[in-house]
Amino acid sequence: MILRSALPSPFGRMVKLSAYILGMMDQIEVELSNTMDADDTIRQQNPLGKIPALIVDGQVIYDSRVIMEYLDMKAGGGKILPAGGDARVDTLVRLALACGIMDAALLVIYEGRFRPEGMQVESFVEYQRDKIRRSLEHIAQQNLKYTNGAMPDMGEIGLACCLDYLDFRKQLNWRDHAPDLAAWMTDFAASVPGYHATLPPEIDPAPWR
Ligand SMILES: N[C@@H](CCC(=O)N[C@@H](CS)C(=O)NCC(=O)O)C(=O)O
Repeated sequence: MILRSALPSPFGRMVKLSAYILGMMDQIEVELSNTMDADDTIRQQNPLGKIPALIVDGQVIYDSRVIMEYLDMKAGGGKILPAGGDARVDTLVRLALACGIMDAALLVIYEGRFRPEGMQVESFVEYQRDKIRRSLEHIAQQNLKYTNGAMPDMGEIGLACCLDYLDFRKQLNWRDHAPDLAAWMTDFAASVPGYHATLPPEIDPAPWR
């Protein structure tokens, strides 16, 4: 299987982390993609031009959630995503929130990347930052404890990747909104295979990194 991704991509990291957790990383070859490059084959592989995309026997699977579900199915099912019932819905909702935070953080990056210097729309950036703050405060109210050992669910994988991505991009400090998640991250990082191997490049140190 070939995974099109990029080192800073939080969505790509969720997929790599899932593969480590499910013991499938040795079946995956990562092929780096530059989504900004019009000649990059990602635009033929995924018409949206987005990473991650997983290529399996010529079939292209995207987006990150679908790839994670695919890997879980290949690993026997019910491992990082409960097979059914309320637990499955709960996991997917927590994943959706983490992905929404990462989408908002990416839109802030793109606002800086695509608009000429001095033309960035601050109200749009604030609109996205508010989504991130509200979501972090919502998560903080749940007083989460990490107790799933080496087999987190997709919601937890998403949360870890999302908090590290916020640290990587330094748009805001999540500890100001959800300080107790530092303990959650400490337990997650100490228990989950692939956590350190998949960190974004040159991310600042933290006690659990
Ligand atoms: N919903 C998608 C989001 C993926 C995504 O936004 N990836 C970013 C990189 S982290 C990307 O490919 N951006 C390029 C673009 O939007 O054109 C997923 O979960 O895979």
